[in-house]
Amino acid sequence: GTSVPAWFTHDRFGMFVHFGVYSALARHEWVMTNERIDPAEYERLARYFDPDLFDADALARAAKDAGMGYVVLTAKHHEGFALYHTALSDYSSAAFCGRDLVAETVEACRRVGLRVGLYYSLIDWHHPDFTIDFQHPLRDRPDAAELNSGRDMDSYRRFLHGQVRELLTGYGQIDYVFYDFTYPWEQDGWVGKGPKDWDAAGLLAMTRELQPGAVVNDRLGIPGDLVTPEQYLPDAPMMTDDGAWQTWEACHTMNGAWGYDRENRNLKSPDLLIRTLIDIVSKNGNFLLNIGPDGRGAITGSDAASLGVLAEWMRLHRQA
Ligand code: FUL
Repeated sequence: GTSVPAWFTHDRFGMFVHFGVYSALARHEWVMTNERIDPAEYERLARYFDPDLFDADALARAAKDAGMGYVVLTAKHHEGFALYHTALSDYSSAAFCGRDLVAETVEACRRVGLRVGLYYSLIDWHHPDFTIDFQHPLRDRPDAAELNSGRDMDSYRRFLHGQVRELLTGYGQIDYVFYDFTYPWEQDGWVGKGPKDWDAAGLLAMTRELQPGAVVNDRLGIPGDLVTPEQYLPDAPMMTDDGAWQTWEACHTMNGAWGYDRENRNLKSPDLLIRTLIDIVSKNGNFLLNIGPDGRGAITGSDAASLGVLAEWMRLHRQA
């Protein structure tokens, strides 16, 4: 079977945090490509990014109170904006507003005894060498193929590996690395991106070398330490092909969107969240429940309310 550190399957419950420039735009973390926003224009919008209410301690406390054992923060999502100080680009929260939100979050989590995970997007719609494909915001441009001839995935891959190296060397122990994601199929005349584009094997080897204790997910397109069903509930404990228990973690949103989505009214009830947690744990899984802080970085009222109900349920039912 697959093996992960004991804390991971003991804790069972973690908090996913999706935050980025898209949070300020307030309409889904895929807004850049859903609305075909040119990277130059998006970069201009990013100038408005000001997470003045992002409070890592409040976030860590909310996770801890809800009975969670770990937090996974989007260090960089598909939009390409880094929430930390990166020497490889000036497209980051550090460059734009002097904040290293990864450092803040890692430190706040440690202060309350939470494990820390970092989400890193393999996809990067901002990087000038990341080739246009069927998911890219520039896919409808008539000159897209021409633009691609000037794009160099080797150079993007070096950047990607460099950014991951920064994250795995600059913040002490990282307990979980959530890579996202691989889509090597063809669609609309474009080829998606697969393990070769990331040098997935090299990336995994570097991750093992720099953070030997870290749990690594399966979205590099090669096997990792666990599988990551997204927005559904497996109907039974998951098994490997050779009949062993498969370590798994289901990640779920509060409302269907991962990033802050202001007009979204599809909120799952706290009752459903509690039943989901019980269901997952009863099947040997982990539950990674997402919050999407608003454009200023504050935990939204509805996320806070849901977490509060979970905290109350935990307080009533947790064994001493
Ligand atoms: C997906 C991403 O495309 C979503 O935006 C989100 O981050 C989810 C957890 O993974 O692959």
